Amino acid sequence: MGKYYQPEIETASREEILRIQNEKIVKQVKHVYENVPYYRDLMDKKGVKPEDIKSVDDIKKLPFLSKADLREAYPYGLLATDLKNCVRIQSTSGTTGKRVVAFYTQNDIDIWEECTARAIVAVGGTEDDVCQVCYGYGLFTGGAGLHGGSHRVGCLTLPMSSGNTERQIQFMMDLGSTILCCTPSYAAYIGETLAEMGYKPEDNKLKAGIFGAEPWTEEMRRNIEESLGIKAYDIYGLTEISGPGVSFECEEQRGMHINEDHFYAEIIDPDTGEALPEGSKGELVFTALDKEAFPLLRYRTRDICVLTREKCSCGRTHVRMCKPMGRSDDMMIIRGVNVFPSQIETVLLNQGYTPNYQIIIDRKNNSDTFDINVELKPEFFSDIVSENLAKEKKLESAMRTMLGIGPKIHLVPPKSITRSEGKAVRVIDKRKLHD
Ligand code: DLL
Repeated sequence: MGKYYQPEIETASREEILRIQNEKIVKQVKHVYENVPYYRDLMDKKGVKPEDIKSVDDIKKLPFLSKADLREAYPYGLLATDLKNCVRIQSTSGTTGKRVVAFYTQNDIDIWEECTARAIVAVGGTEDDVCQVCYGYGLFTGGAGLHGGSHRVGCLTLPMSSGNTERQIQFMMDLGSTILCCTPSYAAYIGETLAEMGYKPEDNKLKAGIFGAEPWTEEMRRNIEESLGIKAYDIYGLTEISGPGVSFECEEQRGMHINEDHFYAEIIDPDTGEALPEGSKGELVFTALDKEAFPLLRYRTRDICVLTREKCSCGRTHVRMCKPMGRSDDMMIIRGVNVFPSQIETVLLNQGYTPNYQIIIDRKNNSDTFDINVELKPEFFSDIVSENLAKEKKLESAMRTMLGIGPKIHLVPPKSITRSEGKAVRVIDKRKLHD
């Protein structure tokens, strides 16, 4: 097997990709209009008929779907086929409100697994690899998605799920895992635990990691690559559109190729909904071109992103998306200033701290308070109060330069911040409790 899982489609010409997309969108809009009354109503209200959609250029005529629609239509309102044709459901990891429930036919699963197989082959995966999947199994799409792709490629699959880090490491060392799949925060934790157990990065057989499901910075990538002795690749996806593998990084590690034969991507202005030209920063919107059971059209992801069609030296022709710059709803507004957790992570890792931190926002006397607990590395730990104070001041000043406002930094002892085995919880916003 070469470096592509499906070379013909992954390196297809622009014309060929467009031809496939145009053919699929006409069929898909008809399928949705005929089978999903909820979306048919939205189209009728907008005065759009399936015949108006002749190519992907016409997608902008279609109405958007958002998380609010998914909540309203929960659980079956956006299902486009008989339940007897469905073989699986998966659900979002969200803990508040109604979960998103997505349905799959066997064909939907087959396509999804092909997408994750493309991601595994792009990081060098072959049937000689041992692929350790420590994304959560169950309703979350991470475990099932990478598991399916690993089987397709023919890797020896270790279905570990998340948690029990010492056991993860024992299997990794005993069975010689070569590819690790988990969230970046869990990868950092595995790296930290390996070092504590006395292992050096070169002691493991890992060569690559496929990390996603949460935002992570380039600094975090370097931290993981060094602690595990691997190349760390990004993978993106969302339950609503299938799961991991909507897009993935290649050896270039410069943006994720979107599987454009299945998912059509747009960037829109989040305030006006207007479609923006290539290269603009805005909200990522996806249309599933061939899903049967849960075919969302123009779904607003709330992820802020930029798309590029610049040629990639890997030979893949599919459009690339940058690392999502945080979700529009991840953004914190503190004393009127927009702050993203990724900015804080960048400062911490550049200053030699670990990726273990927690942001706490509250409101006192009608003013926002902004605190960050930052864990010290054992070797930086000091009993001398003045030394710690000086370190805190230095970090506060670096944060002020990056963010435009200054948080109060609290250095806390090593290991005092809870490690994440899935998606990390970085922000505690207590203001919401007062609202
Ligand atoms: O997180 C699917 C997934 C599993 C992706 C494993 C990659 C690996 P949800 O739980 O529905 O699905 O969450 C989707 O997570 O809209 C983004 O905000 C965020 N997200 C996913 N991948 C990335 C990434 C899975 N690589 C939401 N970088 C998405 C940044 C990501 N954010």
